[in-house]
Amino acid sequence: MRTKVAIIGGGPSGLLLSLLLHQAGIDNVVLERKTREVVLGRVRAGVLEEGVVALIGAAGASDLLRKHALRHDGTVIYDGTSAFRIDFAGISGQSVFVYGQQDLTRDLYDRHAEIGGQIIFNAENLAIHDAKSDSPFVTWTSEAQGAMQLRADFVAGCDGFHGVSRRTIPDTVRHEYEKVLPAAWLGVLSQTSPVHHELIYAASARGFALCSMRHHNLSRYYIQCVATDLAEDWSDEAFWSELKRRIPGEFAAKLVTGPSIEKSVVPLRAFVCEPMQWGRLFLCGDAAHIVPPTGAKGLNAAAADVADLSMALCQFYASGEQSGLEGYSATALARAWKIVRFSLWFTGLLHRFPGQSPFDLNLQRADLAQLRDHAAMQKIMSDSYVGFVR
Ligand code: RFL
Ligand code: PHB
Repeated sequence: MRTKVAIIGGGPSGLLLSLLLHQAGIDNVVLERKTREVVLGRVRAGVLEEGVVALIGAAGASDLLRKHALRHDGTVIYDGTSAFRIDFAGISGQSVFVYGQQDLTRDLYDRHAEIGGQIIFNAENLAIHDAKSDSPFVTWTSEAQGAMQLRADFVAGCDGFHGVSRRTIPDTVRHEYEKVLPAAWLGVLSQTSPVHHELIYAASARGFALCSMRHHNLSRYYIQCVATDLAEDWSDEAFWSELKRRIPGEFAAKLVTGPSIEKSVVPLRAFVCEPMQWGRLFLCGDAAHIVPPTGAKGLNAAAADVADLSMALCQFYASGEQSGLEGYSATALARAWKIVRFSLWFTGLLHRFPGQSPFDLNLQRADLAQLRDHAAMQKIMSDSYVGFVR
């Protein structure tokens, strides 16, 4: 088998890249370790930047998104005593769109099937070879067909944090930077109407809470928990009762609770791998960087990489011009570090961590007051939240 671009990973990064390349007539094959059902079952992210919505449109997959996504012009922040609003539309002239990663992934898969794109599922033991040469190839095993091989001009590593692509870059070249925070999120999905039409980020004395949503009758709520907690340690009752204690009283009073239809624990971790390219291998999304979920940036950051890489590949195939490919890692890393900075700042602002001194807590209060009271601080927060993809 031979193709122009071998895409490792059939998550949102891999599928979006595949569609954008297809739009430009660039032949590619996606290799996914899991089944379609597993990939489509992942709940995960819920907030898309305006620039990302446009990119999904360019990939031909935004019809349902444009119909069903909820446009959010601002968000509510609760500082533990009072709530205030950040007006994204007024401050930054942009909004964000609430649309589940699950729905987005389904749309990308449907579009991919429509245009006859090729995905190979259950690709086990995948390995990338000769990435430093002009003719890299990928091997894997499949239960049905045994040992397989695909030759390509380029390999795109879109295989998430636990993938193999990143580890193909030799230890002598690769630098990994990581910060693991001593807390996690417990997330619950429930078929109830959201407590408010905008998201509520709550910095309560009992720890962080977030009220989010997927649509008018599907709510997504999170509470900060201990990093070692298991989802099954938390009954629905315990979850709802803790959530109510962390959000402003006016919202707690009208919170509609119901049985959870999904419950999971999310670690709070920042991670960056440098470089993001090695020879003809290019990393995109979670394969190269992870952020704590507080700023809703993970999926958006992944889409930003995909935008850059697809553009660089289009440029190469159209004219032989290599500058986009050569500059990919530097450009993507500069943005990734800004996204890490924002996500860690926003996480630090809103969470309680073990060992925080009274000094630390006063500083956190001052930070929250500055965000509440200073237009300049709101501008930085709002610009970062609405997007790094312009
Ligand atoms: P993914 O989604 O992990 O997909 C990688 C795919 O690669 C496959 N794979 C392999 N395939 C072949 N061979 C191998 N050896 C392979 N190893 C792995 C995997 O099976 C998988 O299908 O990475 P991708 O595409 O880069 O997408 C990244 C996003 O999924 C991630 O950044 C976001 O979900 C992060 N995130 C959020 N991002 C946002 O922008 N906004 C949010 O509101 C938001 N909320 C969240 C989040 C992540 C969360 N969790 C669970 C980590 C909320 C949560 C709870
Ligand atoms: C979500 O709805 O899953 C979500 C929303 C905002 C975040 C993180 C997650 O900051």
